[in-house]
Amino acid sequence: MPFENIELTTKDQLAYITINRPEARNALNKETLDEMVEALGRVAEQEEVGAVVFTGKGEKSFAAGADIKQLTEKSALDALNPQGMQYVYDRIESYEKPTIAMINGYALGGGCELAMACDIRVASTNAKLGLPELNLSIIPGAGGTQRLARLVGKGKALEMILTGKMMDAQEAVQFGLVSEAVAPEDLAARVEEVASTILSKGPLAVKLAKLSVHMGTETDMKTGLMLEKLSQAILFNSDDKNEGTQAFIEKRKAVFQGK
Ligand code: CO8
Repeated sequence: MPFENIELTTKDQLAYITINRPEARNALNKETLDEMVEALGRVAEQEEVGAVVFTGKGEKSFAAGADIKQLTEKSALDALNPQGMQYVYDRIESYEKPTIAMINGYALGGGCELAMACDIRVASTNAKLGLPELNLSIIPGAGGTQRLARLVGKGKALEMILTGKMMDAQEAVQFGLVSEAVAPEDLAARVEEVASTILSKGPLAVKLAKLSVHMGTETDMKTGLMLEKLSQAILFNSDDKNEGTQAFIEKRKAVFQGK
């Protein structure tokens, strides 16, 4: 099935999911979310792909949130739909490969929530991030109330959500909402650099580190520490741990196999 609302491309070991509705500032309608899920399923099967980058087409917008035209038709039952936007972003957060949001402009509402579901966020200096849902008399409902508070702290999250105020890229770095902000012309290259750094690590360690952080922060400290310990036990028995430690001792570059 060809995609109409996203582009799925690969470059080296990276898959790019590019939201392709620039005329609507890459607003996320249902069709776009369905295509994203389909693309994630396809990429999961591609062993040669090590990481996924989300971005938006054009220079203005990463994603301007849920499609407001479609929101006009939504009922309470739609908000409770177990396959809705919240589900899609949970799928992204727990995705089997690392994910990077390449934020090339506005990341608002569901667009900001998409970025927050990714493991790493790199923004261009012209990016603007925010959760303006209260302007529509709804709330951030795709994980925004939870993930923003966890990323920037409760006080800043409440300020952003209750006022609908946008953050510019510098402020987003300052509050830990994005890891860095780079000039628009350097954004793609920087994301490739970050991805290739991650891909130089042992894939099993990457998977288990991601899982330990995401799941650990959703549970109590004791359970999180046990999860970390069990993940480490798996890694201590792995070929890649032998390779990594030997390569260090032999002063050579490690070659990891993912087992
Ligand atoms: N939905 C639909 N269309 C949009 C959206 C959107 N979110 N954003 C922009 N567009 C459309 C505009 O309607 C316009 O279309 P047209 O040309 O046909 O009039 C076109 O894109 C260009 O928009 P602007 O002229 O406004 O472009 P600007 O560059 O001046 O401004 C902004 C860009 C700042 C991004 C501005 O368009 C804007 O504020 N957009 C809305 C942002 C917003 O409120 N986002 C939150 C949406 S609600 C949400 O995300 C809820 C998520 C949780 C849902 C959970 C469901 C269960």
